Amino acid sequence: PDLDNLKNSKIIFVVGGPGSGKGTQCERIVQKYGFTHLSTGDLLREAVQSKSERGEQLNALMKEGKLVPMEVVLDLLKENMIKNADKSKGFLIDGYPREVPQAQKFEEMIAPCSLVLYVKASDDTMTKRLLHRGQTSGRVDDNEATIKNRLQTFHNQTLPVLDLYQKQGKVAEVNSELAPDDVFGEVRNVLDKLA
Ligand code: B4P
Repeated sequence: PDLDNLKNSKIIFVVGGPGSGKGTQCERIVQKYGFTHLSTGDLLREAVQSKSERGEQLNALMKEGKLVPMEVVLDLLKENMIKNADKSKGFLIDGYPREVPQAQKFEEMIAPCSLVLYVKASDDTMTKRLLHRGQTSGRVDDNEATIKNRLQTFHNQTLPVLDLYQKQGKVAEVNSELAPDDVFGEVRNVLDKLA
């Protein structure tokens, strides 16, 4: 019954490479449009904080720049969507889907997405941003070796997700080479049309 509430919600997937600026744009989107923001990366890092054995396993995968098991991410998402189902105008699902099976399983279990926002930047740009953030983030994955792996994971596993949704006409792309406010200008153009 809980999941049924979600069937009519607006669901926006935010997809982009590591360091493309997904989190940065999502913050601005929440301020202006009031969607509920769920970042799978943040949810996973919270899970790691719990210091359980499960948390250790997740941390090891993230450190290698690999994807964590699909079931773990889906459970976290489902739980948090249900928590917010009554009060939410819609969901901004940030960092998901990162592989085609994640897309299929989500739509089967929860609801189809309304839109896929592709936050696009070059590998070079993403690498520079992450190395910069790595100087202060304390994240296990913001170092040169892991960034290489994260980019590879993005190319091999996540780009096919964009192909899939491109075929359904659901992808809107923004140029994330620009400064954050200018990227957000493009995001607004997209979201204002969605209404
Ligand atoms: P995430 O937490 O999603 O990490 P991310 O891809 O680096 O995105 P983030 O949102 O943090 O960075 P942003 O681009 O905003 O994932 C981490 C790991 O968790 C994955 O590698 C994986 O192991 C696991 N995981 C997550 N989701 C999963 C899933 N669905 N399935 C399986 N595993 C999953 O920003 C980066 C930096 O750029 C910031 O410092 C920011 O200030 C800067 N920046 C942003 N926009 C800019 C701009 N326009 N100009 C200049 N700088 C900018």
